Amino acid sequence: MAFDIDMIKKVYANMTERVDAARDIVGKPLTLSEKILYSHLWDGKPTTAFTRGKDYVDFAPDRVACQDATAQMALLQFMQAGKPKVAVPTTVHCDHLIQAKDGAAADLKNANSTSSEVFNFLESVSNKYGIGFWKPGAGIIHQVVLENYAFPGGMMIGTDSHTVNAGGLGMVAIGVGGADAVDVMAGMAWELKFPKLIGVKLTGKLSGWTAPKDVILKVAEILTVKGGTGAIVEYFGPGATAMSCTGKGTICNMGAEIGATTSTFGYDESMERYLRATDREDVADAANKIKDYLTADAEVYANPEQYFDQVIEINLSELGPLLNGPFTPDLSTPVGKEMTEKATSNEWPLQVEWGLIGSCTNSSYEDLSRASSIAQQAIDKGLKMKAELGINPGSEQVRYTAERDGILGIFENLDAKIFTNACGPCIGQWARYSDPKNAPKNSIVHSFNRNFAKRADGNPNTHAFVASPELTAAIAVAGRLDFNPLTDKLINENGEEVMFDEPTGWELPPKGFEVKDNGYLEPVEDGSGVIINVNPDSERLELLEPFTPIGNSIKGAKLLIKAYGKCTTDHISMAGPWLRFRGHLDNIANNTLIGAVNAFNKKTNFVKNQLTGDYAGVPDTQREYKKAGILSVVVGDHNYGEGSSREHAAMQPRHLGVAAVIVKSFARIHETNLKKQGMLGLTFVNEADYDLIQEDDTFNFLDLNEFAPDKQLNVEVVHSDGSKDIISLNHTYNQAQIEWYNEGSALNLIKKQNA
Ligand code: MIC
Ligand code: SF4
Repeated sequence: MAFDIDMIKKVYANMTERVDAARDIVGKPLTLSEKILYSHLWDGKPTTAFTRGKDYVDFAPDRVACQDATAQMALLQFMQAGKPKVAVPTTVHCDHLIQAKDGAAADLKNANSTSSEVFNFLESVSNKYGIGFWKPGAGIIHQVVLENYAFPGGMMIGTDSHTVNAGGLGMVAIGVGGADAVDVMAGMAWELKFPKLIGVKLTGKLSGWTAPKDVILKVAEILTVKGGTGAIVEYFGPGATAMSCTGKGTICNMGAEIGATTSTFGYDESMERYLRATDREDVADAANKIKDYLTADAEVYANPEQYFDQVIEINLSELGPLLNGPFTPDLSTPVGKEMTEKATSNEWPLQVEWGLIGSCTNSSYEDLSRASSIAQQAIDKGLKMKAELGINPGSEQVRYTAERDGILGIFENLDAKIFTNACGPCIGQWARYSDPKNAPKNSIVHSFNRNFAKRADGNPNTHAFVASPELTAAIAVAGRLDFNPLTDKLINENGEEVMFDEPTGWELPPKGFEVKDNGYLEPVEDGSGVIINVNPDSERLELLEPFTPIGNSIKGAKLLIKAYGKCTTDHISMAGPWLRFRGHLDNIANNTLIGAVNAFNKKTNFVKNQLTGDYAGVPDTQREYKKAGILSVVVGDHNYGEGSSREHAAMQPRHLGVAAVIVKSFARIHETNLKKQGMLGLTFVNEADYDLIQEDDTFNFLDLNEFAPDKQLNVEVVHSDGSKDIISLNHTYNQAQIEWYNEGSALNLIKKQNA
């Protein structure tokens, strides 16, 4: 049912031949990342060596995965492509639209009634086009993919930035926007700039309180939220092989937080154990036969500096538990005293109100078992929870097994809330407050990956810190952000001083995984008779209209907003309550850029309407420009569009009439999403030109009629006093992408080609 062993065997048969060919052409030993990339070329056997960070290359991924919040737009676009069936194995996972409130049973029931229209739509589209469908409650996409579909040496794309999680099982798995997924589902090549390669050598061994999570929290500190941009991070060394497969998944998962294209590990015994435990003996056997192809050539790991563009070394024996946050995942602080000082000087509340364990990053059996060992100690040592505790298991298989093995019971004994096998609080689906905007300042600790402002609970005053599941559990018991479980004592119910012992757990369930109903629905063989209904009055689903080309003469465009500081996809198209409109472009457009800070008044959703001089919300102002037939421009800082793969962050501005986004630098997925939707994503040649942009500016593009690869564009910026600046802009469009722009979108081009 779940995976296609014949497809995997075919990939492996190609791999041996293609990797050998690639090694000859490249003329040196290959990294694992290169082996996977070169064996997945659209044109088959490699004939050219590509330049990393420069050449655009066509690939042929083996699989596609979509989650409910992005699948709606991806499938609405796919429906326009005119194909009867998806060309490669594809799955849809319902995990983002389930709110955490009262606990799994009630919350799932509630989601099934409030989002039935969307779930039914996704189910029938999946059935029609031959897509595997994972029902609400089946689990979080990336855990389900790791358990069922990921395989060493494979290449997949997914409409979610944390698709990269599958690197834990030795894949090159990449997060993309829905329009990219449409290419692959429609049987076309998928294009990516050949990535740079960062090698991370892990020496020593994890022990005690240090977890795989701490490795990636450390890497995030070293590389920052944009340090991985355009690169694949390949982990190796004794510390890597000593780690569990799901632990490797955690590390790869948060590669999204450093902007990396993806991360991966070479095939090893931990992966073999995981494949066998998850009922994939045949995949393990097939992988064992070509082991050398599923890891780098030995010479590469012996002299990594010669083969990677950058090498980082981390000694796991010296690494301690970390807490990253608040508001950004790369701000790292070791547990204990240093946190006391930092929190005090920055006025981060030291008292912790919630500990949350789960999300695609850390919801494996091992994660739950290690956290439960801390919970059990709290019970045994007579400690009372100081903070509340919430748990989201990663999949029904993990949940069922953890319940059978008494793990969930331990948490329940501490009054923890067991939420649905879904994203829950990680994506703002958390009914924590009735009025989040006016909720009090507080701190929470979670095992998730993202901690942008307002993300989990909508409260701008929540300080969220990211940690391993075991540290999250310990901090939730202690109720203090600066609790150091290695050194600090706690006072129990009897007034005695007690200390935690080191966490313990099982890499894999000793009695094996078990599940009754995993929540999977296989599509019918022939879906041609399946009818898809979209109610024209629906507020949640809307069929798409093709975008009209912006054209090569942009004159008189107005500045919509100059965004100040961090502008993630959460700022551009907020999740949480807005997730309900993910299938309705016009409705979701009402949240466009409402989280972005206006550089001129430091307020959110408060910009000047240049036609009236009045200040109003961003979407309202933009709709006024649209009505007047005036295009607009968005200006931003570094790493604009960091975070999610949601193409809504590009489609909404496009829908409302924004022609160009001009920034200091982009996050990879977002930049591609802008291109796919037929708009301009440009960067300042001189970053300081950002400072020249004023509130009343008008933009005249001077040479868009000569739009060509590797050629700068120039724009005349007219200020309100009549003075002008000419600003030079870089772009990364190749000829094919310029065609997308000319046609109005990549999808328009597909339609034209299919017609
Ligand atoms: C996220 O973690 O932000 C999400 C929600 O999973 C997104 C996808 C989305 O916006 O639907 C992601 O990471 O790509
Ligand atoms: Fe879901 Fe959170 Fe993972 Fe995104 S990061 S897929 S919201 S669990």
